[in-house]
Amino acid sequence: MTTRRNFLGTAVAVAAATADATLFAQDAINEKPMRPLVLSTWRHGVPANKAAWQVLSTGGTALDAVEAAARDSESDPDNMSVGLGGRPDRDGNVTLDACIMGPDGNCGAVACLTEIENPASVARLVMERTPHVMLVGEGAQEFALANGFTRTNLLTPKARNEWEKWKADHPDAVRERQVNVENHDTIGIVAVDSAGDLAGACTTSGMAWKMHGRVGDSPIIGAGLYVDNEVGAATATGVGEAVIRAVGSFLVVELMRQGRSPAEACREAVERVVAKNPDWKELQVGFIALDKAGRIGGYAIQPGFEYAVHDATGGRLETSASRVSQ
Ligand code: SD4
Repeated sequence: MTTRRNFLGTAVAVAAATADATLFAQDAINEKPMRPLVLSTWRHGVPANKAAWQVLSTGGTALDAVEAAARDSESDPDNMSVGLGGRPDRDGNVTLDACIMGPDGNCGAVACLTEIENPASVARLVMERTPHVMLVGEGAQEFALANGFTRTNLLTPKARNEWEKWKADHPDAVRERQVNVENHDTIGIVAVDSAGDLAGACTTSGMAWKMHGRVGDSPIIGAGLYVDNEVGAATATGVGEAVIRAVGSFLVVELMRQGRSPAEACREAVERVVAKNPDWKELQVGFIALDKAGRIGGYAIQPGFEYAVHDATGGRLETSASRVSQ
């Protein structure tokens, strides 16, 4: 006789087996770990990884590689969620968030930075030239200008037009948190170099039409990015508030420390995000991770998440497994 408890048990087992099969397949892709290797969120990770690969393939460090990848996306005006050309906040200001973390555990970050095209490079200087981890707003801009960066108008005509249209369509909008494949472009990058050292960077203009002063997960060490040179590195994309609540990237790395593969760790962290955010069905959050051996993985709440990989065999785009099926 099938009792309700039996039925539920079977249903849960089937669901778990299906998810495991997806992850198993993903782990199989990565059964030959490679070093050096660089992994970046989304499709624009492909050109960004190429910039990183120029560094890694010539014996450069993972730290230099992730910075090169971040700069590639930041300076691309067609990437509308990072650096130059990023979508503004609801008042029309382009405000940038970024962080970087190296193999020695040192890290730097900037948040709500305006008029500076390459915030990940400013974050690197915060790490290297100050006793602090994070500078925000005016202070971050002053620091950047004092260290050789120049002012740039980051609001491109295309982004301004989109903002004006959004304002006209949403006269009362306070927040618009839905993030889908089309407006999702934050870049998070993790890399391992030929010496086996890890580094990561994450850079974004944040959620389009956010409240002025809003900071997401991307510049927050542990949320948008985490690197532990003994274990691995992880970075996040999606609705930052949901990632911050679960301290997502730190969680992924800690799960790898406990023995999960990068793919399993990303899935478990997504489950935690789901558990901490009752509105998860309306949210997209994705993680990518890399372990010390060069094995990789990714997982997202919604379908449509892609990540780019580059190693000695070349560059490729992977479609991430997701909690919600296609
Ligand atoms: C944020 N996590 O500011 C970023 C947004 C993002 O792809 O990832 N977009 O919340």
